[in-house]
Amino acid sequence: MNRRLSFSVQNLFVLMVLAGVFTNVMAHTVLEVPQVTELKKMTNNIVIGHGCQGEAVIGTSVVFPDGESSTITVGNDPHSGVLTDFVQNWGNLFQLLQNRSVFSEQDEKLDAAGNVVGFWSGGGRGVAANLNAYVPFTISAAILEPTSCATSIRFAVAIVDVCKITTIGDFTDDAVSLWTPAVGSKYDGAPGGHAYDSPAFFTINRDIEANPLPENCGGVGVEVFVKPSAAQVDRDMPIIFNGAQVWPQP
Ligand SMILES: [Cu+2]
Repeated sequence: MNRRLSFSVQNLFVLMVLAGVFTNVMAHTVLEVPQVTELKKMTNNIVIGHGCQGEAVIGTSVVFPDGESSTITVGNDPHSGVLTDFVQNWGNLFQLLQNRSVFSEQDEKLDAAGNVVGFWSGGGRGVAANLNAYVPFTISAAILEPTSCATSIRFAVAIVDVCKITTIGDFTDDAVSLWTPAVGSKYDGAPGGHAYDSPAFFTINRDIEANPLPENCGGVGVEVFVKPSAAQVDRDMPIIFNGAQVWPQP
């Protein structure tokens, strides 16, 4: 290419770097597909974004809001009712897909009713700190409540990437990456920390044509937001392997 063109290509590259086009190389841990339309099932992945300050990720622990103890807001207002006001079948939508290519061990986390409220994967040689990795799972079809005015329901998903096995008291930025909502749990991390209050999100959208808003909504939809409670994150985040808690160290 001629000199002038190569100069402008170089400038374009500099601009793209400044604009953050390439920052996804070091992106935070998220769901690969952050939303789904109601009544559609999907295969998805937890995308492990980067290591803990250069340390390899040796495991990941994921907690979905259980919908029982969760905090629900509608627009900006707290909702005193239950999640079934908006989603008929939230419990047990998630299933972990076995895959030993990233970590050697994995299992689901169940609540007292046997619903899957999260999962973990760990062991083996881990994920190099400069690479990304997928932990695959499926999501069954969610049925939104037709009488509600909700057009979308967004869930904060708490994820911890583990790089060193420590006690909670020894959590540092090179031991764990805490992709959790700040709800007052032991896994919040410190304000100003690398991943503080940066959970992953998953949104279920209403199929507005198949499931139009009822008349009493006056044509105005609302957005619902669901966060796990601190008690649930504390209960469901630890990794239990063969009946013993292996992370965090008790
Ligand atoms: Cu980051």
